[in-house]
Amino acid sequence: MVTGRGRYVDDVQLPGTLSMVLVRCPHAKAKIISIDVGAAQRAPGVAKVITGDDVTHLGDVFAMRVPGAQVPPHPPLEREIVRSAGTPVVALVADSPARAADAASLVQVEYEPLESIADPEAALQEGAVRVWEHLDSNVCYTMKRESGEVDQAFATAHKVVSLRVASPRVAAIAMEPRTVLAAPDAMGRGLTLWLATQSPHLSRTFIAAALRYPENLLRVIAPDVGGGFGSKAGVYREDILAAFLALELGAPVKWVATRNEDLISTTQGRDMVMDASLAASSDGTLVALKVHAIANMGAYMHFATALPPMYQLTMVSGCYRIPSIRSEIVGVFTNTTTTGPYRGAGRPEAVLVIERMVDQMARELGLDQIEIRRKNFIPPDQFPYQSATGAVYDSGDYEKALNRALEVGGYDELVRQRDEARARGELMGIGISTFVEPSGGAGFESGLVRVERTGQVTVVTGASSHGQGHETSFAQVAAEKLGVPIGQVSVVHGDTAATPVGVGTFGSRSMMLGGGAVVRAAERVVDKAKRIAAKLLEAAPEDLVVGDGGLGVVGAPEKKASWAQLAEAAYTQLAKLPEGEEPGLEATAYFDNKLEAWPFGTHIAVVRIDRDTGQLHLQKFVAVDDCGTVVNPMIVEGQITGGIAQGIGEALLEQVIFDQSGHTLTGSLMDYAVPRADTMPELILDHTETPSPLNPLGAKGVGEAGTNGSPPAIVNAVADALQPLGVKHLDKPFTAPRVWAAIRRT
Ligand code: MCN
Repeated sequence: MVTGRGRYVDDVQLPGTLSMVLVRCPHAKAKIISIDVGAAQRAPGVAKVITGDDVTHLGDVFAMRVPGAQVPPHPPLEREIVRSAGTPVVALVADSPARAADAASLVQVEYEPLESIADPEAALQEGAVRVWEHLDSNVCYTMKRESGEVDQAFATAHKVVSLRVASPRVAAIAMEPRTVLAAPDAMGRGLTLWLATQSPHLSRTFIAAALRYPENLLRVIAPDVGGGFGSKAGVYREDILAAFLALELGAPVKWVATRNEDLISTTQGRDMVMDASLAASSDGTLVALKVHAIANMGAYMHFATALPPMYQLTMVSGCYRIPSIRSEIVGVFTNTTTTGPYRGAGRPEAVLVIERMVDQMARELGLDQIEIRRKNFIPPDQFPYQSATGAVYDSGDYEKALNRALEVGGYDELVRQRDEARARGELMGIGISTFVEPSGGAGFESGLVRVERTGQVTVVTGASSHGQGHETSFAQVAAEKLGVPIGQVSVVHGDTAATPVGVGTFGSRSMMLGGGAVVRAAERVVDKAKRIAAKLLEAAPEDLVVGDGGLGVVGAPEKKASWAQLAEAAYTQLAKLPEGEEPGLEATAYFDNKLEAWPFGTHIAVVRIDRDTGQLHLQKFVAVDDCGTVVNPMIVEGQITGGIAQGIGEALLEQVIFDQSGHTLTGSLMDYAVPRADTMPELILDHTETPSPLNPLGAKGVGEAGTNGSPPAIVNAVADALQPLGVKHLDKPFTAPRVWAAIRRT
């Protein structure tokens, strides 16, 4: 990948491929009065032009349903009223991308712009204009968790602190924009889709359902995928349209999003405002928490639009024992781009709110920000621990990670530096975030381990790497179980025709569930191999152990059978098999967890702020993470580093901005700022290891930890830096104008 030899969907070149271009509505809300596609149809190279009227028989984009949620229609093309800018109304295919784009510019659509609304709080007001007229309000769903004596605890508490904390909207800027290539099979049976997706198996199910097409005739291949960060987990209108047009025309159809299309039509993340109150006794013991969150859903429901607020709801108490909690969310429709999971998916919002509250409580009680955390951490001997919101944490040792971070970060020296800087009138702040997050949910994952005839090993997983390096870490898991060099193992993933039914890669689930399945499958292969080796070596199966490229007899190192010899018996010399043993040397396993595993960590950020310009300089960043047993240290470090880079982007630079009506002002990378190499400070990374009891590897997820832990550390650091000026709280992103304005207001 680093040498540029990755193969993305757009690198797949099939003869006769047609290019699809979409005509998108420029208004945040508008009625379609008329569509004239005549000139476009007559344009050179055009093969077909369709409007919403041509696809009324197709199903909607799939959206996960949560109890009580209002799920409005989400057809491939809108035909009456469009509810967010960028929604497609016409799809057109031509024999080249340029001719398709030229023809699309000839399509005439007459709209009647309608009143629209972008602000979720305004959308909740009595009499607010409706995003969906047929629904009784703009509320998509509400949810509440309550336990303990919340009101009484607040009434009698020594101290109550309250804050309004916002987590503004950000976009997943995957290196590879969304792309699809749909091709009918040459022999006339079936359809293959090359799709930049995180979940080929889910995509196959959802697209087949929308097309009313047999699932077993649809094959979805995710070749190398240039990132997804949650936004490529479900399917989109364009995927369904390309598949439909390929079947209609009997020719391959390709669509590649432009960066602008990605920025207006790919699901975006965060966009929550949380009103929180925390109650404590005089010694800093936390007694009750209330959080009311408003989550902006955008206009349409996507695969997992409903999910992030639900995560936020259940994990608001973080690493702390808080006996009484009321946690509420309201998901609101607005005329904006649809939201959904973005690396963390509700976890960063929850971490942000609780970590801000705990810091603020320490400040207002005059306590040390480290001590208040230590005092309230769930102690290691209380796991599994059920929080007041019903979440069950599997294992943890939060103080250990905190102590390690203080040590490797040189915390005492940092405090000395900050106090000296402060005495000189400079703005310097240290922020701590001690966080915990769920990982490994959403059902099962599949794994297959096959010893080939030559003794080489193939691992097949239903998970789908799109930057996580499963090719390395899953090979490592199998290599260890079978006692072979990692170079002897190859990993197959991302192809529904080549893998057992799987789910996909999101929610930091792959190592726990996919890795768990690979372990189980490898164990089954070893069990069978032991029976075969027992006959070959005239030993008892119980006396055989894995090692050195095959199986050997304990205490008799010369008596061993290599995997190649075992495979020979399993595939060619069948007479060597024990009586009644089936040929073949492979096994498939499906692994699931009823519960999620909870990785955790401590991140520390050190910031300096220029008083005159508001410019923030991130001086140092320390991250100690605990993802249970670390399988591959280099990959884990890479995941943490990438996550922190995104967290830093979110804290310092990134924000999707809409005007009042819902037009995006950040439709290109000229307007939407992403972190670059020179945004990154030196990172000091370390880890502790607290295994999870939930899977055979003891692993917890790591893919989202960097993004969850880092923004709150920076937000707390900014609050610390601005504290001498009397600024209680400032929301991210900390662009110079925003920080400067806050300084000027004091
Ligand atoms: N790993 C390990 N030891 C552990 C845990 C994980 O060695 N204890 C390894 C795994 O084997 C895998 C990697 O770390 O190679 C990440 O594993 P895991 O935490 O299970 O997460 P997933 O593989 O399920 O990846 C999903 C996660 C999410 S939710 C987002 S969003 C995200 C992320 O991963 N998007 C990414 N990392 C990304 N990295 C890249 N390059 N691109 C994205 O889009």
